[in-house]
Amino acid sequence: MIISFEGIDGSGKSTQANRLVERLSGQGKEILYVREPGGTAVSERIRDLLLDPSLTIYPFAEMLLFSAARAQLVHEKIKPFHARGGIVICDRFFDSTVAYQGGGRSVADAKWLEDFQRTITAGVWPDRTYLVDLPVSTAAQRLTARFSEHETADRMELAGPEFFERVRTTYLQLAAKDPTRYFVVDGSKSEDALENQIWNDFSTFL
Ligand code: Z5A
Repeated sequence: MIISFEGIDGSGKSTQANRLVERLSGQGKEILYVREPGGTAVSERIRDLLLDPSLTIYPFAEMLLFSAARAQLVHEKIKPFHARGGIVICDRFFDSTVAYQGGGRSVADAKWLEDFQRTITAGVWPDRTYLVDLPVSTAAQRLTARFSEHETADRMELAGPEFFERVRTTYLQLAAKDPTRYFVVDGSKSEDALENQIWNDFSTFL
């Protein structure tokens, strides 16, 4: 089984992905947690390129780099683990490319990008996708707090609020188009409330 978490940066999806991993691990389940872009030596190198704020990357090249990192991760880690019957939790998967590079950067339409992603993932597809939805302004406030504490903005985070509005809109369109796979949660709820809502859905889904 493959479960993915999606949302704009600062939405709280990594917090929820980690909480689901903890709950499942606590039950003795075999879990592979992966974060995109990254998760293999090659994909982590590509991640460094993609997030480096000193680089200017042409949008189509950006889409290919995210896809290359994913192809490596799928073939090296996700496919073998999935084939053994383990549960894979993905902190972002191909929907991020459709939302960010498709909706945000307009590199190609959603249909073209989805077909391309099916090719590069060899058909490996999430069974359930949790979209943590949050207004762009709220997500930005959370990130500002984080930046002032210990981090600086990466290359993707330097895009303006209009970009993130387009990304959010594309995510909501994807979810509306595929309600069987997508489960949308309101990211402005507390971390505990979201964890319980996702856990209840996941238990039913199982
Ligand atoms: N990207 C792309 O363009 N195309 C692709 O195909 C892929 C990715 C795969 C990866 O960045 C960037 O690449 C990302 C998308 C793009 N860029 N942007 N912009 P990353 O891996 O470094 O980070 P991320 O995945 O975007 O997000 P993140 O840093 O992991 O944050 P998050 O998952 O959205 O949220 P969080 O870390 O769980 O929480 C953020 C803060 O909010 C934190 O301080 C929490 O304590 C707080 N938080 C969390 N939940 C709550 C609730 N419920 N209430 C209040 N506060 C909360």
